Amino acid sequence: MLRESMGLNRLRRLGPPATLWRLFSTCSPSVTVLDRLPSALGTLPPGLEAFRQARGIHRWSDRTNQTGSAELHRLPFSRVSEQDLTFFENLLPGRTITDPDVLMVHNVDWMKSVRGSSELLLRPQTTEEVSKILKYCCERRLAVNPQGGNTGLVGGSVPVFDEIILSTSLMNRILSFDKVSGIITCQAGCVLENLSTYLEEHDFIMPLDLGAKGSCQIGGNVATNAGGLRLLRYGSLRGTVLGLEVVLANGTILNLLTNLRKDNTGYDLKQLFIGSEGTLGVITAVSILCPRKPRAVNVAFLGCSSYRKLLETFQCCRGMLGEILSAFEFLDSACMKLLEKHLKLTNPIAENPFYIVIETAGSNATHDEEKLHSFLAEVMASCLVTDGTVATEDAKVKALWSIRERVTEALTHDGYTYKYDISLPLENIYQLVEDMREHLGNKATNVVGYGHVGDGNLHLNITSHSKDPDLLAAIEPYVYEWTARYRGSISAEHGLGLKKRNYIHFSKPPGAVALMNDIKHMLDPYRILNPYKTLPDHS
Ligand code: FAD
Ligand code: 2HG
Ligand code: ZN
Repeated sequence: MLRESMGLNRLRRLGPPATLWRLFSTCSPSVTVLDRLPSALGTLPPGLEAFRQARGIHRWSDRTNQTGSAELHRLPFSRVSEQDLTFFENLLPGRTITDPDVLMVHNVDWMKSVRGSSELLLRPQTTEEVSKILKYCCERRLAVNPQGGNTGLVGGSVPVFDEIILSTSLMNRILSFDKVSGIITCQAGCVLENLSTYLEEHDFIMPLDLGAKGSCQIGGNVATNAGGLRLLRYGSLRGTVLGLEVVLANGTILNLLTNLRKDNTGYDLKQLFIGSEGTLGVITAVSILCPRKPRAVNVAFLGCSSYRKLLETFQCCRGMLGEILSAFEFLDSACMKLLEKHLKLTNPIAENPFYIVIETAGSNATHDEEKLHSFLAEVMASCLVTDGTVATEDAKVKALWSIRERVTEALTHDGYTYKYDISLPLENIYQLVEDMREHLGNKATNVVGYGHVGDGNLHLNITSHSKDPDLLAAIEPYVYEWTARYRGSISAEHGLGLKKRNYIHFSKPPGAVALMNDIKHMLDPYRILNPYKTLPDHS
């Protein structure tokens, strides 16, 4: 069925409509190229906070799943005393929190899969306050868990035992923005979405975007080296972060907050802290290079009959869309079923084994649409894609994106979720999902695959009724061995945190892990910063 719509009109303006329709219709009788989406798609993701309330929690002592080891013992850190409390109350009046209800939210991770038992939450507002906290904690041998928006997916953002939670939520000031260079400097606790909104008002955007943007903070993004949906276009934070301010474990303030694009004076120390997951220092401020806001954005949502065709579409897409391609994401039909079942989203196109989300972002709407039009005609004519819809208006663009962004949310309603975030050579990405399905048989409720094809990053998620040690034993170490066999990485973007720390050797040689341990020892000799995370237990 061919529906009249703005999108179609635009395509018609750009090329000979009869030819276009013939090309599309030779492959599929059900092609729709439209700019109109079912109203259910208009609903944007509800606040992450809602999920926090909605799901059950498991005590640390009950956990047997995805903690990286069955046994974990509290290291001999000091315990918070009355004198400690007095010190913190004097330093942070009204921001030294012991209320169990408030602490509960900060002790439990977003997935509700790990829970600590911290009795103290500190909310500094300035770098100097962070420095005084860490100096004191270091001298007193008190363990500290840095926390941003608490949206991390590997159990790194919450305490394991009674570590003091140091939240950056009140460090949320934008310090400067240079409209010529596009460099923004801000405190670490700025919420990603707030930064995006601020920048859009100045005709710029953040170089990263992810489903958790409404809650995650730029400090947490940097600490996890978050990838997200725009990495294909704007690269990793390792390139766009120009400077950092970090407080070391002993309270020393390390000011690396330059605004320079080029600086080859010695080692690039900021890189040590990007992706260090709160184990080497607390990031207090960030300066980051932002791209101009694109004048034209289009999103195409396409259906594909096989993973091989999806890869060919990617190849064609890179060739034909070139510099305007800003994202190439995928989800499989199992993800779509979960979106329909749990979130009542409607699939805007015909059912397919695979769905692709392609975004173009450029400075010339006509030029971009022409390119997209030619690309769509090509992939339809060559039967790489069987069905599709295109959106240009902001609300519809968001609605199409929400299909991809809300898969994580849909999974939370499908039972207990085991998450794997794997980098692989492109040709092997979906083979892991298929092999895992076969390997697990009917042990799992669902085995789904989605992710950032453009970055070679698969999100393999496996759900079960409830947490299930037998299922976990069937998944691990199988998934890590499989990944190592194809020379992949066991963490493409979420980090190692608590859950993956003991599997680091599947992706890094012993010499590299030993060097990491030496660096940790040099920067944090008493290991007070985020203990039990990132580095394996034996270190
Ligand atoms: P937290 O979760 O609070 O912390 C994460 C880690 O960083 C912890 O180890 C913590 O100790 C440390 N940390 C936090 N702040 C600081 C600081 N100031 N200094 C030092 N250490 C600190 N990740 C991706 O890479 N790509 C995605 O597309 C993506 N999508 C997501 C979608 C959803 C719905 C959810 C829930 C999560 C997603 N994530 C994604 C995972 C998560 O890594 C990111 O949401 C984000 O980078 C974490 O930021 P945060 O502020 O919530 O950090
Ligand atoms: C995404 O790309 C996030 O949507 C989350 O990185 C992935 O939940 C996941 O496994
Ligand atoms: Zn991701």
